[in-house]
Amino acid sequence: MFKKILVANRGEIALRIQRACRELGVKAVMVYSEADKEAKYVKLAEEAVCIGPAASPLSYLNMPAIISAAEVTDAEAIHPGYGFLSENADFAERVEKSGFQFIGPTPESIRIMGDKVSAKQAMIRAGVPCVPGSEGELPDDPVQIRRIAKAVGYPVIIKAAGGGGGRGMRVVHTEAALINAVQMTKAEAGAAFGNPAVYMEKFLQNPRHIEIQILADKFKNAVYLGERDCSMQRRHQKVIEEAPAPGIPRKLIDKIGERCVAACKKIGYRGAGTFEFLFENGEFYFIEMNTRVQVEHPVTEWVTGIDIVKTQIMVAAGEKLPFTQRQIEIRGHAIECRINAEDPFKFTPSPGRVTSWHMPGGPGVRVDSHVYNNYFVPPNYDSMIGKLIVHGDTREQALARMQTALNETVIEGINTNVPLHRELMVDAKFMQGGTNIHYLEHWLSQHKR
Ligand code: MV4
Repeated sequence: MFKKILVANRGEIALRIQRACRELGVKAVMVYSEADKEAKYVKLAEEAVCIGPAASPLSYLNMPAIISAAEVTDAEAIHPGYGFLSENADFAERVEKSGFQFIGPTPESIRIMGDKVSAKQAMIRAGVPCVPGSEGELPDDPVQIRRIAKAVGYPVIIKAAGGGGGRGMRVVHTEAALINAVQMTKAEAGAAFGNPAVYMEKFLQNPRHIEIQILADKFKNAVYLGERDCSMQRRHQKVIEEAPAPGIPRKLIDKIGERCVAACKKIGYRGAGTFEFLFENGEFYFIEMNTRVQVEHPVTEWVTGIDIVKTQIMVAAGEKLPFTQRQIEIRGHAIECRINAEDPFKFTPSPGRVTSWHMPGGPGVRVDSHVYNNYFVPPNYDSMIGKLIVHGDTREQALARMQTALNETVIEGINTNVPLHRELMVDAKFMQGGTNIHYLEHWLSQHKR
């Protein structure tokens, strides 16, 4: 095991990784920007290094500053968390060229999955079901593009190879609109991602977003830790996640999970990873793979009893996965509410001083947050300031625990989306389970205030 690692992130995930390090007996070096010197994990750290000003490009995205911090503190490995440099293949490569272990997959894996065309081709080859569409990148010839769209069937969606997470996509309903839409998407993709390549898929109208968590070691052992339902989202930002996904038969999950594991072994994947699927009419369609730990990993941790962050560090250190697929069971139900510093219904950011912070507790309640009483939420970063996670023997018990936990929560001095969560936890359709990716935005449009 490593003696010391560097945590190249901020906020709740920095604290989460620090906690995993303490359990493993690994020293954690924290890095922070000038805006984060009061953060809880910095105060709790044995070692912390300021890597630059508040603006992310000068600190959390500053590769030389982060690698220098690892050098001066004698860290052996770098954990990138999520966001920032976590899925940057060039960063992973520079970390390894500088003699550190990158806690994540190889730069090659990150690169393949970062290009959505090559990711999809890798999955097709590995036997993972994908959304029907173009075979790879779209050609330039309008005649061929129209032929592909006709074969796929309208509506279709044009997606940028360099996109992902909802960036660089366009839905096309008619042949008349097709060629212009392809050209527009290519131009935007070239400007935004430096790669004009686009591909085409059948547009699924009312899918759910279901993702499969996997873990793999350096010896081609891989397991899946079940699924998460992340359909409750607004503008591609997840708001509530849960595990397991309501109403999807376990044997369907096992079938797709086994495909994901086979794909991991085939491509030599290592570390934690998430296969994102659209789920419609009982079928899974792969869309993207995330090569990092995700915000919503706690719901999977709770239903499996596996510490995903600890396991990430162990496999990066060259240890074998400490469990087999047969030992992994799904127990009960977990729900996560992301707590954002924002207006609960207008969604305008609400940074500032937290004058009062009282988090809930009791059986089946977990809070992952770096915030404390009198903490100042800086305006420079993402609005997510923490996560409230509950577990119950059943989904009904988890919902009841989340309702109570949200009602116990008191956050003053800034606006948060806790009032939104309180309403959603008693919404009849959400309580029923199985809402699709459009449900929350539709609900918000009907609950204007
Ligand atoms: C789609 C789709 C419908 N059909 N692909 C959006 C984010 C990116 N990961 C893929 N996305 C979508 N791809 C096909 N063929 C609908 C979406 C989509 C979506 C997906 C997951 C979660 C939320 C979403 C919100 C809008 C659109």
